[in-house]
Amino acid sequence: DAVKNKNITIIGVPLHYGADRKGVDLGPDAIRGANLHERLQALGYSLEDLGDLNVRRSLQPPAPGEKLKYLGEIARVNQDLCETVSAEMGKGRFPLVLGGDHSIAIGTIKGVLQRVKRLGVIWFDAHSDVNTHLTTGSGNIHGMSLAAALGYGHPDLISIGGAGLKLQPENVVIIGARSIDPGEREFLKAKGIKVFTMHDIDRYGMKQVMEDAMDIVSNGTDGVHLSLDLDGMDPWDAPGVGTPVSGGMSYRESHFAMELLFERNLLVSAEFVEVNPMLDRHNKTAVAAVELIGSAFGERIL
Ligand code: HAR
Ligand code: MN
Ligand code: MN
Ligand code: MN
Repeated sequence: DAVKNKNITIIGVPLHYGADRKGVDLGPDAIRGANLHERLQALGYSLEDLGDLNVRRSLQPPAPGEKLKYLGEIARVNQDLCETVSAEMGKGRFPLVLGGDHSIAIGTIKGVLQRVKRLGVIWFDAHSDVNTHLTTGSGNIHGMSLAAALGYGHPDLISIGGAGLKLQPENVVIIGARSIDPGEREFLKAKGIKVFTMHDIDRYGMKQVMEDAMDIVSNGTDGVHLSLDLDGMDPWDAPGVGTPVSGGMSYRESHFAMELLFERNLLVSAEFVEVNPMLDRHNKTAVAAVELIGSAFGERIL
C-alpha cells in the first residue's frame, strides 16, 4: 500500500493565542474524542500519542493595536513543537500534529525542515496566512504562519528552529483560498506562490487542482507536509472554526483531495488545525477532521 511509514506520533498543541479566541485550544482533545486512534489503528498504523505540549494559561491581554499578539508564548510553544517534531522524525516516525490555531504551522514546518531540507507544503485553507507584523490588520499570528515558514516576519518567529531554515516559495501551494488581504495578495504575487483559489476549484475541478498541486510540491523536493486548516472546508461541513468563510470546499471535494494525496504517497508529516469545539455543534468539525485524516491515510469506501 501507498504510505510506507506506518509509525505515527500524535502531538497535540492546545494553543489559541495565535487566533486570540478561546476554544481552539480544545481542538486536540475534540479530535481525539472523534475516535482518531481507532480510525488510524484500523488502517494498520502503529500510534504513539505524546499528549499535549504545555501552553501557559491566562496571559495578560495584549495592548490595543498590538501587531504581534502573544508573540512570546507563541514563539516558545512553536520552538518546543519544532524540537518535538524533529525528534520524532529522527526516529523515523510520521508526526501528526493536532491544533490549536494555525500559528503552530511555524513550529511543525521548522521541525520537518530540520529533517527534510527540500520540503514541499500543501496549505489547505480559506486564508493564505502570509501577513507579517507590517501588513496584518488583526495582529493575530495565525494569519502570519506561512510567511514565517518562508522566512518573512518578526525575527522571533522566523528564527525558530535555527537561522536560515525556511521553505522555498516554489515548493508551496495554497488550496481553497477565498479570503486574502491586500498585503497578502502583493506578497503572493511577489514571491510567485501558486494559489488554487475556490474559483480554480470551480473551474478545473478538484482532480485537476490536486494533480497540478502535487506536481508542484513534489518537483525538486524530498517530501511534502500537509497543513490543513479546517476553515478551508465550507462552514456548512466544518462550522466549528474561529474565522469561517462561506463558499468553501465541500465535504466530498476535501475528501477527494485527501484520497488523491494518499495515492501519490508524498506526505512525510501533517497537521490539522483551527478546530474550535466551543463554536461547533455535536463536535462536527473534529469529526470532519478525523474523516479527512482517515482519507489521507488510506481509508477507502470500498
Ligand atoms: N487574514 C486575516 C488576518 O491576518 C485572517 C486570518 C485568518 N485566520 C485563520 N487563518 N484562520 O487561516 O488576521
Ligand atoms: Mn490558516
Ligand atoms: Mn484559515
Ligand atoms: Mn520545486
